[in-house]
Amino acid sequence: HSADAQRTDLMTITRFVLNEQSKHPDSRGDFSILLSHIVLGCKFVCSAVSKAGLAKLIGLAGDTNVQGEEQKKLDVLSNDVFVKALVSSGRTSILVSEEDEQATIVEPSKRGKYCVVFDPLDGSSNIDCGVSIGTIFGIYMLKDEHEPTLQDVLQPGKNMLAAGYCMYGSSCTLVISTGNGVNGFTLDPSLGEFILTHPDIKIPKKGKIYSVNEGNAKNWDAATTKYVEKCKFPKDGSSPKSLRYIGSMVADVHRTLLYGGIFLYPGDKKSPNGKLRVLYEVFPMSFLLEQAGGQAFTGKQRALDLVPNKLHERSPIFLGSFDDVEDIKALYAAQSQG
Ligand code: P6P
Repeated sequence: HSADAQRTDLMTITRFVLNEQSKHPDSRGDFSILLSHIVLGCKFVCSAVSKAGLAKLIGLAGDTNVQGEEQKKLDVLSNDVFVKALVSSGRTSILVSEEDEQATIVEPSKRGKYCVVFDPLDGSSNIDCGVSIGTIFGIYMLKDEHEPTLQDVLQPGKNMLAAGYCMYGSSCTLVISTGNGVNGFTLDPSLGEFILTHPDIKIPKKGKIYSVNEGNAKNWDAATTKYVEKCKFPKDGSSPKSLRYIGSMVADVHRTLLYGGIFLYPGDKKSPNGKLRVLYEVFPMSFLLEQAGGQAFTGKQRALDLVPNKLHERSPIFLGSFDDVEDIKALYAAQSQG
């Protein structure tokens, strides 16, 4: 491609998804329609987050703005937008959101064959200081055309058809996989389009960064303690890994995906299942890392093999470069042999 051709041959996410759809001749485009509604939600949240500092949207729920209207916290607003966008797509039957204790069962006239699990604004506690935050989502197919039940979403992550995140930072970046690799798109605000900027993302086989909240070290188990020790004081004479921890999962995972290394949120004595939620944090990120050639491990098993029993259950997670996750798997294997 000449530079000019590349500039004018815009690969938007809409075009990309339609290309993917054309690989499934029997497809009626339902999946493309669903994705276009998720993209719409991301564009809205990107706009709201970027204006938040000015519009005092960050305030606690219950604040009133200059018009005296009840101000919604950004995460509540984002949740409302995604639920409405997904229901109006007419392609979903059951929704699970980090913001809602109960699943949303879509009214019969608007039902479709997909289930969506999502965290509408993960890391929103960081927004007041301008740290990147994000939306995380995963898509399952209904088990069969019947009354939607929780069994349709309590599926192992390996059954997901697609997963992705949208990071709201210096730019708005949507990273998605539909099962054939991982692609990244950046929002061009002047066009209102997500343009393909990171085609076919592959995570380096081994990285030089580890990412964990060292403040929890007192409560870690032996395997995590040993692994982090290895990162800081390598025995084989290699140089120590660098510590990078942003404290916003989407930002930490995005850096891991692009630069390599490992992201850890281990269980510990206080919280044996760690902090991150299985359905809409652990599974979508694990799906993406595997699709990019990395791994995702819970301390006991491949993360995507986990079968959730509750909508909001948590799991420890170790994800990132293939070789780095192998190292911690070996330490957990040794620990489980006692
Ligand atoms: P900690 C943000 O609150 C979040 O849910 C994730 O985005 C992030 O990875 C994690 O919690 C950070 O948790 O305990 O290190 O502050």
